[in-house]
Amino acid sequence: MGYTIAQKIIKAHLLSGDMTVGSEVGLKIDQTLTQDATGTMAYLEFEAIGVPRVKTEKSVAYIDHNTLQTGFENADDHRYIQSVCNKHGIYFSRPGNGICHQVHLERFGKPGKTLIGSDSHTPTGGGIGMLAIGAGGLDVAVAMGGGAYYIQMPKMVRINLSGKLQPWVSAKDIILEVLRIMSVKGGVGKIIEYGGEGVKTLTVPERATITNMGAELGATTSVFPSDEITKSFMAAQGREEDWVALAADDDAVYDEVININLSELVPMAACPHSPDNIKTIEEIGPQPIDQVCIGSCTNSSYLDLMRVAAILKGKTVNPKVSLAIAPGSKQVYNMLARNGALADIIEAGARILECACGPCIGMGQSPNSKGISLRTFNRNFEGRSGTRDGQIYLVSPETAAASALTGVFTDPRTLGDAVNIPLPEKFEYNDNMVIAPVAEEDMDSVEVLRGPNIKPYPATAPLQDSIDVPCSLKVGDNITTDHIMPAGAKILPLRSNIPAISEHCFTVCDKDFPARAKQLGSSIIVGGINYGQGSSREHAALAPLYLGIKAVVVKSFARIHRANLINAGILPLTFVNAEDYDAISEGDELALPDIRKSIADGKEEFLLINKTTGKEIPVQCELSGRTRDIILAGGLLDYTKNHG
Ligand code: MIC
Ligand code: SF4
Repeated sequence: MGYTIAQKIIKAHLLSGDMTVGSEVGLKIDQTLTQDATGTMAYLEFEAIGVPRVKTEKSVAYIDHNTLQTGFENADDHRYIQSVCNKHGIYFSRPGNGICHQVHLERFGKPGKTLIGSDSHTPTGGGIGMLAIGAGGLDVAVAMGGGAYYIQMPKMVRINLSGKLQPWVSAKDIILEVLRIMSVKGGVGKIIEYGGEGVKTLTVPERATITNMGAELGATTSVFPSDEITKSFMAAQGREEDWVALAADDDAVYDEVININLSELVPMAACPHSPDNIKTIEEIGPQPIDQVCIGSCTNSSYLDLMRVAAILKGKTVNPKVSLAIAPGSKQVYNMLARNGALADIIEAGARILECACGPCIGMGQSPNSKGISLRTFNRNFEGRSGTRDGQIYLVSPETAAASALTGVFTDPRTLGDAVNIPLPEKFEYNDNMVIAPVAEEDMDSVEVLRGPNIKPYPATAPLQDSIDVPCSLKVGDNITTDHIMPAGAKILPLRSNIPAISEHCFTVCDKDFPARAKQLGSSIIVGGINYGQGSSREHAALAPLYLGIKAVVVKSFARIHRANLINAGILPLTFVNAEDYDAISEGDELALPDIRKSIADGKEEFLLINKTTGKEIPVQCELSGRTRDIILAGGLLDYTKNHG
């Protein structure tokens, strides 16, 4: 039996486990990336582990999220990350160099290699045939120290692409179609591989748009083959020697196959407030809009912005619309500046932002009240834009630019002849904004600079014998990490200060939650399906840890968040019978008697007693030997310290 692309990479990196679906595999990690909003914590954890120099082939720290410096906090964090990287062997991508995923794809990613990143859109690297996975900061810290990264062996999904996109239909429309078919939980426990004749019609940046937004399917990752198109992209980046060919075997077996004919796709949008709430632009109709934002790690490549510039050239942004554009990297920005496309964009009236995440994570450009904002981004969760009642639609750059000109939802196919933008034979690469670390023998001379905003990791404790605490919060289905630990300009600067950031935990759902949880001392949270979807931020586990959460009981979890709860020593429990969700109310007294012994004995099912109603509720927690020991130890940090 042949192998899929992902199985080949996993097999070549397998440190432990066997490749049976659902069982735990430990992978050797070749590369890591961090960004600043998760990076400060990841490097504090790396320091706590105590390995002097990173053991990966390449580890890069990017500054791209917290670039709005309205106080000392973000700048202090940047300084800390720069100095800690310099000392411990990590490359530092300076603020201004661009969004981690865009820059990593351009400059460092390599087909066939493994990459984990403390950001959920790390699968962007799948666009050049990497096995690139989003993870919690602590997992990245362990991998930097040479430890394995563990996942449950995923199922394999093959998406066969046939045909060719029609003019004005975009790679974004392909992933929106996949989201329409699979939904935001359809990819959980799966790796999505793209194949078929249609793949040959897609450039690397287009493939990367698709793998990037595979995160919204809940998938472990997404991957394209590495072929001649990949080779010419890498050659144009001056990195042809990093290229290897990679394809699935003809007799590879997939658990699921989905067929998409590219020729039949039309421009689409993900409507508020979920990336899988898909309608065609035609169905939405010519509704007025207030804002357009173009950029983010999904759609800010040279190709994307050249197409936008061609649409805007010689026109003016509609007077009722604010158009903001953030190029994905310095390379993209530079090339637009030199070839004149930037002038076309400026001339049309766009507001040019620095190359960073910006509005995607609520760092500025929040829309007006009830404002309709078309964005080329990947997430449109309620409130994420910074405007609580903002109505965010996720669209392609072509749809975004066309609509910015007319002031209403506009199908770009109405624009006339297609623009044909070839990929350049040589990108204008220059890594002058990436700082190499000092040599190992000089590391003692480097002082790590810590500002007053940097507070230590919250206190942990081994799993108690029994848990006997109230339910402090009950939430519904599809709770995102943006609900659990909101981001945005006011809260992001607190990412290295868990006591302070905890004051915002779950406030989107219930503004009294932090005070209530603190007053209760210890408690349990109850939730529905796909709990913790979205970002990789471990703060969505660390803030609950700080607030005394001992267990989270839900109908189902999203992958990265479940791993982050285990890493924080919080028990991730699921209802055996989903309808028992109704048997718990906020305030009920809950008990898990002898839970430590049950876990230590390897039991996977136990009773949660609702002491208020007397009902006994079966719950389960599937753990491997390793994750069991992590939970017993009180989290991955303690476990790693205990295991040397
Ligand atoms: C996001 O897009 O939600 C983020 C901000 O990039 C997060 C990381 C974070 O919260 O810092 C992610 O996707 O993991
Ligand atoms: Fe940055 Fe947005 Fe991409 Fe997250 S999704 S890495 S916030 S651009």
